[in-house]
Amino acid sequence: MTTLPTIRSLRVRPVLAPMPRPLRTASGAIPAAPLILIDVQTDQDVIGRAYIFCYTPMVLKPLCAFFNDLAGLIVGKPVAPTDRFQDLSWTFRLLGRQGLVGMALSGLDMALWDALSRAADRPVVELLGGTAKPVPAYDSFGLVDPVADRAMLEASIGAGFRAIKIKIGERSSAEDAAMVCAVRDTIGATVRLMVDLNQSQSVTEAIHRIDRLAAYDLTWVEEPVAAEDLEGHARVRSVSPVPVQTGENWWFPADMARAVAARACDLAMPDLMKIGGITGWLRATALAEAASLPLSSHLFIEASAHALAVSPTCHFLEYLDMAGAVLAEPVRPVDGMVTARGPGFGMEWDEGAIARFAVD
Ligand code: SMN
Ligand code: MG
Repeated sequence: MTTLPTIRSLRVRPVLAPMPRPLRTASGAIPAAPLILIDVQTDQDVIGRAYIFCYTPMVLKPLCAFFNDLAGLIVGKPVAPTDRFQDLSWTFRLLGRQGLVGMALSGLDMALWDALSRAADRPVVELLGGTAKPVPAYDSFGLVDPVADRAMLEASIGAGFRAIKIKIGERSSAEDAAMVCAVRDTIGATVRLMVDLNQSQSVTEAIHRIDRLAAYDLTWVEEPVAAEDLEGHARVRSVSPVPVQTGENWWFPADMARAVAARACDLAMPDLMKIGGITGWLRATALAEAASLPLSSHLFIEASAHALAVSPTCHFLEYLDMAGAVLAEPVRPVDGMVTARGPGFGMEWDEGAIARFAVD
């Protein structure tokens, strides 16, 4: 039997990765993805890789500095993601793990799962007890202009996607309705359509808007009100003709448990970087199964393909390519499905691209 690898060093690199479709939401625009690329060097000639998505370039520097300090706590320890997660959670008990600390712990967890799986020369999904299988994906758009973006929407259907998400909530309720109507017209009656309000509405305005949109056969309405307003989500949900989706802003499984207890949603979509990496995700799958909540992913397409493949209530993978520009082989959905790759999460860096998009 081989022994567990030991962590030798931690390397983090900030990049601004151009996205194929710069993202506009009702709560701000993201022209390029501010990422931190994580490399965990081990004593077994194996490097564990993962990335985190920082939403704004302003936190790249403080997060890199934090990772460098974190290294002192883990170098020399075994690549045992659950143990490291437990130890570090205890270290930050007094401070709390929400925010930058949580992003770093979750990113590190993903890199450790990658290292562990590479040491076994297996994809992560197999270490989790599953096998790689195609997971249905939806193509995730930002705010769209139904006329100017028509060709892009058609290309998505042409590429095989059977589900599409658009962001709304920036404009008036009438403009939102016109946009959803035009998009439904473009994609046809049988393609699934989801809408994301990105926390932009009050409870009463959300209810009014969803009523207007229900005619367009929506699969879900996402984050209609502030993410932390669980009671508000529950009020919207209690009268909404469209299933309510939320979860990308849950910090660790405890936030999810609170949302489940508040009956805040019909569907759940934790984010690997906020729920606690693969370790947190596995705990979230148990909550989802116990509450019969269909589970979708948020961003992190490469790692989510592994996580969803072992999720008993697996629903949809969000296809929104944040890191493709710095990967040797970006994920390419086949017939609207994404299949986990290996070894590890199957990500190799494109060093030339990293040099081009590096932030100093
Ligand atoms: C989102 C994704 C990426 C950045 C900001 C917001 C989002 C989604 O709400 O669900 O895709
Ligand atoms: Mg969203």
